[in-house]
Amino acid sequence: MRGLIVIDVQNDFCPGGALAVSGGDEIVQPINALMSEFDAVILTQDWHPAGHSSFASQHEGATPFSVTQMPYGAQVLWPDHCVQGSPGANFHMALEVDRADLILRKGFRPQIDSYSAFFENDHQTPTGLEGYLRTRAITELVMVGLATDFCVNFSAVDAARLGFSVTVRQDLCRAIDLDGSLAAARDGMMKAGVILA
Ligand code: VGL
Ligand code: ZN
Repeated sequence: MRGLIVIDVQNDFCPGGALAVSGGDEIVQPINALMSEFDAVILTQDWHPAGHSSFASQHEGATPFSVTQMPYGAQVLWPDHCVQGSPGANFHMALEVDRADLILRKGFRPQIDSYSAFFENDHQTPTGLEGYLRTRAITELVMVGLATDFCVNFSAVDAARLGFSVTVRQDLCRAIDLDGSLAAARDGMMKAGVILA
């Protein structure tokens, strides 16, 4: 069984949003067109409480896109984004949300960020997605969405490590690309056995 995992196609990651990814809106229609080819469509939704610890606004003197040390390791500090219930946290209005079998929210714990759809940034706390996919006998995953070098990257690497067959459709992803993060992400995904298509 094949699953399409659509990562964080939300207003805040599209042009005009709080953490806009260049060209983020260009991928919406082609993602919609892909949905019918899969046994399951899963959407992820970045879903932070106000005042989340990944927001630079919560760290005195910190600027967005700087890096801080958290108990679980290095963490990029972001502009406030995808706050629960805010318009920015909504899916892009053209995304065919009604076709999703599952909407998985992540990043809702105040003290820890979650890039990956499988584990939070401590690489230990599960989101439950692995169990969902296994109980539905889904073994092959195609990943698309935002952003290539953060949430798509972490999700793809975790999925490959868990033993899923993983393809990232790079043409249906867009990157933030902070200090070479896109090149590093591509390298890490390839080393993990992810197919970059
Ligand atoms: C993301 C930064 C912060 C992403 C989410 O979806 O790639 N990036 N939160
Ligand atoms: Zn986030």
